[in-house]
Amino acid sequence: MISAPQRAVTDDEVEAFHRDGAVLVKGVLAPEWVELAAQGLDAAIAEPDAMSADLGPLRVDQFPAARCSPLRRLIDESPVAEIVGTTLRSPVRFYMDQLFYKPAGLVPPTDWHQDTCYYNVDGTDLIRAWVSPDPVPRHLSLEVVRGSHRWNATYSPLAGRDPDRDDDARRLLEQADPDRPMLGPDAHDGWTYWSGVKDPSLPPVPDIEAHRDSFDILGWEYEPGDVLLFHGHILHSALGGVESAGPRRAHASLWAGADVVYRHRPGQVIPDPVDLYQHRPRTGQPLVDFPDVFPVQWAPTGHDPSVPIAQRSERRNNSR
Ligand SMILES: O=C(O)CCC(=O)C(=O)O
Repeated sequence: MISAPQRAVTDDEVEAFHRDGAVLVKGVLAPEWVELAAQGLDAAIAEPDAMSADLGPLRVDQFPAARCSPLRRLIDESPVAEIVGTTLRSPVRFYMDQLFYKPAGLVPPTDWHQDTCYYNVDGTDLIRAWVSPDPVPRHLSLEVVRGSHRWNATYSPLAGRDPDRDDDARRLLEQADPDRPMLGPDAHDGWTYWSGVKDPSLPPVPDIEAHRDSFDILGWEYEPGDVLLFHGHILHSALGGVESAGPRRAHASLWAGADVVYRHRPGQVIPDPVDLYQHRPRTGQPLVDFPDVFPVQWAPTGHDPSVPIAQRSERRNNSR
């Protein structure tokens, strides 16, 4: 059973998301969910995965909800599924999650990037829900280039080995089977950001930081209880380089709406969800084909009754 948000997402917020590619939805999570996020993040932060090796003080762990039940409850029971589904105007399936941890002190920035080029998924109905139990002032805030979710460009991920400089990486790329993922299920145990190989056909992310005035950059004052929504293709970053008295803990979940398909990417950085490997998905196959791995978590009124919803919402009404 999922809980209702403290208030409904407004039409203006939905419109802002589709127009700008991101929106801060203020005050939608009740304090119990903020507390659950804090508990879950603290538990997950205490047990780092291998995946954050070599990132210095920054931690970016993959699939933390698979190891940490409070974070899994955020996916299955909190209002986040309804908030993302209402905003996408689509039934939504949970794809994967990450945690971002920046300790107190000099906060490292998160460099500009898109998310979807890191994963074997593609589509327009891709949305990220970013939640923190900590206040995040504008100078540590996430930022996006407004409207860049609509640019017809996929940039190279920031991570991965460069096949022009690394012979092993080049061989891996040359021998890759286009019908199999570059990273296998074993990557869940010992993967690092440098296990994958960069796809040399993708252009580098433009140097937005050096030319901030040339881009339309949006950022926010985030408060616990807010949910920051941004599109999977949007260029985004987080400011840093300043001292913070407290840590910045964040949980970011990636959700797929109706049109999202699987896609083998030569430059895959994040392994596929572990239960997906057994299905041997093909490029172009809709995620809808894997209901056991990606059940519908929330759906608007009028949803096809033959497709079960994993968690029905305990609420006033589901309509939009
Ligand atoms: O929290 C951050 O610093 C970065 C978050 C991010 O890049 C993401 O959620 O995709």
